[in-house]
Amino acid sequence: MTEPSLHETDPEIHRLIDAEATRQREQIRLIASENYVSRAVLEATGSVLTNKYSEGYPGRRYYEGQVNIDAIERLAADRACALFGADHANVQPYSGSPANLAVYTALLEPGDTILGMSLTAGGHLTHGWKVSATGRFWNAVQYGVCRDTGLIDYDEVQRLAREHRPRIIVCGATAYPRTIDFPRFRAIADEVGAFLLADMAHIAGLVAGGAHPSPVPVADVVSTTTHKTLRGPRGGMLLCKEAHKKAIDRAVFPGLQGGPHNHTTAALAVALTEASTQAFRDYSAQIVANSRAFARALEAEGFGVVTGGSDNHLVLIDATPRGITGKPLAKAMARAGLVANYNNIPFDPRPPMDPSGVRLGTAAVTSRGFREGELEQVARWMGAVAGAPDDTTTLERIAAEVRDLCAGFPAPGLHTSA
Ligand code: DSN
Repeated sequence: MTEPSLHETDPEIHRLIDAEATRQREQIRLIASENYVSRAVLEATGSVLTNKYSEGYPGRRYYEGQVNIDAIERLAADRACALFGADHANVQPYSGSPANLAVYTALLEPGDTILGMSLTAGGHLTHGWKVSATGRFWNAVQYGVCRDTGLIDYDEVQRLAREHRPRIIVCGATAYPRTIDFPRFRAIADEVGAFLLADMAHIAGLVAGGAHPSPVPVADVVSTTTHKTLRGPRGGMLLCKEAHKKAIDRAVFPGLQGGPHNHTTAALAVALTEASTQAFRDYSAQIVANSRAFARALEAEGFGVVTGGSDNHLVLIDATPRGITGKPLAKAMARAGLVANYNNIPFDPRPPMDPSGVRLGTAAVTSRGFREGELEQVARWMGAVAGAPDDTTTLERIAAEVRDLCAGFPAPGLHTSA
């Protein structure tokens, strides 16, 4: 029996998937948390593993039929431990937010104090922001960055830690363009007897590739998503010291989740092997080189560059020196085929729905082979967009030039159509 293809079963969804592949092929994707996975990762993600339930852990499941799933999950966890030098890996979290929730569930009591980076300074919702469950179920205290440099204010972290005696300190960010000093956080945590959680979601690929210092040796637990710079499927992962292994595993299952997403686990195992190669180390180094060149070129176009540059995959700009705010710039950029997100900058006087800044990332474009010269061209296009955000002729001309450039840089995975 020949089964009908997606095209035949559901032409509407097939058409939308195809259109999205075209969009990803023809536009320059600058959203700092996005990437292109390989064909191999896509194949594992779209496999029959989606059919299987596997509550529990390898060798200790509640349903039978786990012979292949156990092997896959063990491979993923072993590869994660080997790549990052961790004692233990839990590869079941559905994504970064559930992973962080699992850490708090494992190590804290309700109402304990979390000291985390404020969302407006570049932290994440799950680092204790007030609208997140993490800011409601626990007592969240927030640190930020220095007003003059935009760098994490480690003195403030220490002062708040001494004052509030948090049970856990969270480091890691979603909009911070500089190296994070993990040993400094460890020292502060030790001084007040706190656990240290490092959320390396944004920089996991840079850590794997040696382009950013690793938090694994110093943090009690490291959380991460698997689909940003690490270039794996959408998912989450926890790495921890042996001492926390049982509590972390119990918090993920049965504490917060049911069955793991086995297709994601397999795809993660594939991505971890890819991230162990010299090619991936070269990729990570190029991400940083591209961000640095991009930051310099954006400054030359008259944008403000938060912290004055970048050490990672991310550049945060203040658009207002160009006479435009973040939202209209991001929207005009999208019309020109340059896709990013508007974002608050530290101490932003503007509201989150129309902030001063735009957050930019180089992970996805580096995956398709962009180097410094292409990022400098992107900065020039952004300068032109900022100067004519309502000029359809200019935006359409740039969109056509963007398509031409992209045609010379095929993106991983995109030869596959639905
Ligand atoms: N949504 C992710 C990001 O864009 O940084 C964080 O969860």
